[in-house]
Amino acid sequence: MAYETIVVETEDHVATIKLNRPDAMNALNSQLLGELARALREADTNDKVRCIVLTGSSKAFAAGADIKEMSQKSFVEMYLSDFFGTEHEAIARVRKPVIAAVSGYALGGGCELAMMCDFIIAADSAKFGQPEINLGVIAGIGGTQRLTRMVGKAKSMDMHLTGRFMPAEEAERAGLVSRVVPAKNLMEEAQAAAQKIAEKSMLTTMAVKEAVNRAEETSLAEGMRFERRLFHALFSTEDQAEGMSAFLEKREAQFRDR
Ligand code: CO8
Repeated sequence: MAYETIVVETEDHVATIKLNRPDAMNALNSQLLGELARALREADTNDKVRCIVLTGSSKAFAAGADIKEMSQKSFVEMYLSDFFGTEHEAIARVRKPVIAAVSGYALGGGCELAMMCDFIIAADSAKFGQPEINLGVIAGIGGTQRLTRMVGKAKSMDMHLTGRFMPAEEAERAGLVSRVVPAKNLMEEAQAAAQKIAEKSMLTTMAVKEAVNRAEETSLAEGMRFERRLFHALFSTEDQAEGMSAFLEKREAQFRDR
């Protein structure tokens, strides 16, 4: 089925998913999140795709959950439908690397969606925020948890309690984004990063993702054991043999995901 709220393009092993509700600053409604979850699942299982870029428009990555859709809902409706729960889990379960390319507003659920990606490349125009407090609610798809892990308690509390927007340079200093680039170069930079990742063995890009994500969920000792087991396991792959031989033979490695 065709998508109505997102645009998906796949080129050179990179799937680019663009959020596309221009009249609502890409606000995340059920349809958009459902389509996004489906597109990510398809990209994750498509052998031609090796990396995913998630982006919005120059004005807004996404200005949060759709307030019009949510405003009349009751607790019972939210609870029984597990509002956004299914979509959140589908997005967080993607095994291939996902880069968020953020320009303009990434607010509320938009900021949370960007943080669900593996890393964020931000345009110098980007503004991050968790302004749910102004609506009488709090973040609901990871804001209080992921932002706190990424920028620490002080800045996370500041953002959630005041609802202020954090500009791109501050977000980079705080560790929320991996790099800031001029707005006009955002997609070029994101695509170049995605291409670099697409050249690696997918066995290793997936292993990196699993291991780094484990750091957010476990103790240092457990995380170290998990990393070491994965490291050892990669010695059963042809790509380990190829990667190390290529280095010793002073040539480019030809990975085959085996
Ligand atoms: N929802 C619905 N519509 C929106 C949203 C939104 N989040 N944000 C913007 N829009 C719409 C506006 O209503 C407006 O539509 P219209 O032209 O029909 O009036 C259009 O987009 C353009 O917006 P503005 O005219 O307001 O544009 P400005 O440039 O003046 O301002 C801002 C841009 C600063 C982005 C402003 O629109 C704004 O503050 N938006 C709301 C931001 C916000 O509060 N986000 C948090 C939402 S709550 C949330 O995300 C909770 C997530 C957790 C859910 C998990 C469930 C389990």
